[in-house]
Amino acid sequence: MENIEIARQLDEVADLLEIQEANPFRVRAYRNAVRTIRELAAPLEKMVTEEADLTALPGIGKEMARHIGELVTAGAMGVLAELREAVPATLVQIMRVPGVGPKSARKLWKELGIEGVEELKEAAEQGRVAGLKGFGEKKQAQILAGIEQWRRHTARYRIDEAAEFVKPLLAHMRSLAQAERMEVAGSYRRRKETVGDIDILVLSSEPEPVMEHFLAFPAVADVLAAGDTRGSVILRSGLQVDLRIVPEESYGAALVYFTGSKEHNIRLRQRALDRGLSISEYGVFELPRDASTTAEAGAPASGEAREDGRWKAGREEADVYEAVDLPYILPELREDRGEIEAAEKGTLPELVALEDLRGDLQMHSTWSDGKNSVEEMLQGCVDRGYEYFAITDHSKALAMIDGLDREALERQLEEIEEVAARHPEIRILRSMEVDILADGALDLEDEMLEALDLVVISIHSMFNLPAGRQTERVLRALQHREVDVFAHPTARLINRRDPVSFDLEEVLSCAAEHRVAVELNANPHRLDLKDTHLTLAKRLGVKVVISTDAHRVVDLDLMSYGVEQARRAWLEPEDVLNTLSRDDFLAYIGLG
Ligand code: DGT
Ligand code: CA
Ligand code: CA
Ligand code: ZN
Repeated sequence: MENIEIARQLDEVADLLEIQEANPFRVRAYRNAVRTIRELAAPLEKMVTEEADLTALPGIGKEMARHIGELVTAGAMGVLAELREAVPATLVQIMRVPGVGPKSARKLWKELGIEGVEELKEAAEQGRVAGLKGFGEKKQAQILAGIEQWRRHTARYRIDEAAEFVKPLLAHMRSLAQAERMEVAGSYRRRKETVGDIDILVLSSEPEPVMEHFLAFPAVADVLAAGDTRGSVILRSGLQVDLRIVPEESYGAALVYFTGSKEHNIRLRQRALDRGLSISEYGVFELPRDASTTAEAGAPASGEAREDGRWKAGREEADVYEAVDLPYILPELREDRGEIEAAEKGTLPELVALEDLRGDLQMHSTWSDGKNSVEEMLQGCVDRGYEYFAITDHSKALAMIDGLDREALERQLEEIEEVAARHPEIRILRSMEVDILADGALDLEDEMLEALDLVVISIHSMFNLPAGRQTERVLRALQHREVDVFAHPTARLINRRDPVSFDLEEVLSCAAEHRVAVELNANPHRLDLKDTHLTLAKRLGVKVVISTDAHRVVDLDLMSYGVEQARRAWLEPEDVLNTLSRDDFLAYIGLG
């Protein structure tokens, strides 16, 4: 069991305790443990197996250590199971609505019988919430606005959040022999930055036990539908999962269908019709000669595809593409953004892959808000096979999180020099994440900027400037001759903070002219620039660097999230600067 899952379960305990009005000290003990575990680099599971003393960790007492031990060894915690019995699972979601804390959630539940967000909305619209003691009209209006906001921001799950819930479900399904093949399809497979729900496809000749096993997954909170071959559930996290079970001859066709996107599928179906064929989730079929030419006509709507004499293909995805005279198209490209045309012409891109990356160009150390030392970060980069990396601690404008002033930077550079001398196997770039100040000036003296190997700049303040002024601010910063990389350019946080507004085309053109690269920040909370913006950057001749912005060694593994978005943007290795070898990269930034 991964640390993140352990933290999530302890957090749920804290939520449920709060709803039950438990002793605040007890609640705080859980929250403290969650914070510690989220920041912990070592896997707890291993610590437990090796009988390490968990109470040596900050915020973890005897009792908590026992809960964690139980969770790791038995796969579940008694305390959570009991709380879940006592409190409806959906109540935790109510607490996430802005303006509704645990106390309100409890009151709404106990006095109005409200257990979910949908019911809360209904009650508020009918004016029943205002009548509760301590609520009133104003709070009721606040709650309605809060629900709107909650919907906008949490209706879709970040890809990493979804992964956290999907992985245990897949492990659960894989333990079943009757599930012969399995794949997560939908937007999750296309690696979209957020997903609405999860679509799972299973190949099996025995659907019944597969469906039973799916419904028995411990995190299922609610069953929406459960037929012979299709099921749909809501997990405790609120995430919906749709399951489809298909026979062998339809697996490839169903995988194409449920991977989507819808727009991509429509194009494929049209191509099929042009060839006297029809594509459905069951397979590729010969159209009867007199069939009408609408996309829906002609395909049998049953699961017994093979028994239909007109079945032509459907076992593998590639067979489906071949049937319409196309090479296989990777899931990341299936958005109808030109991939069908490129496939037809044989000009599909050779997408950048994780193995192509030779370095990571944004990370923090204990000199600012990172959790690991320069040398520990170095070891992490060596372990990942990199040839170079940059330490980019914050500049002094971020005093709150220990941004470095000139003097601190000088001391940090001394330490880097010492560490570098011990480690010739990798090149440390002396760098800094320098703040772009309100007027577009940089938060470091020119003399120091010149002394650095790589200057990374970014916005951490004044997010709400009107577009005109924001554009001017950024253009001024990009024109500074020492600047190499513009990091997380739009400063968005997925589901939490909107991107800043500026004229993207003007900014990218300026970056191209001044040979500044733009960052694809790989942290799944950011993914900034996003896929479509990266495609524009490529078109305008701007190089991209993919960096993790790691604040601890394990964050270096976030690189794969960045690579996925780069692939969705059609980027190839030559578009990404940190695929260059050490010598070529150093030459590129003028350190040849
Ligand atoms: P999401 O869940 O909103 O992040 O996005 P998707 O792409 O996973 O969409 P979802 O879950 O509604 O459906 C999964 C796939 O099933 C979708 O990508 C394509 C296919 N699909 C769903 N509805 C339709 C439809 O009405 N027509 C066609 N051609 N395909 C559909
Ligand atoms: Ca989906
Ligand atoms: Ca779905
Ligand atoms: Zn930053």
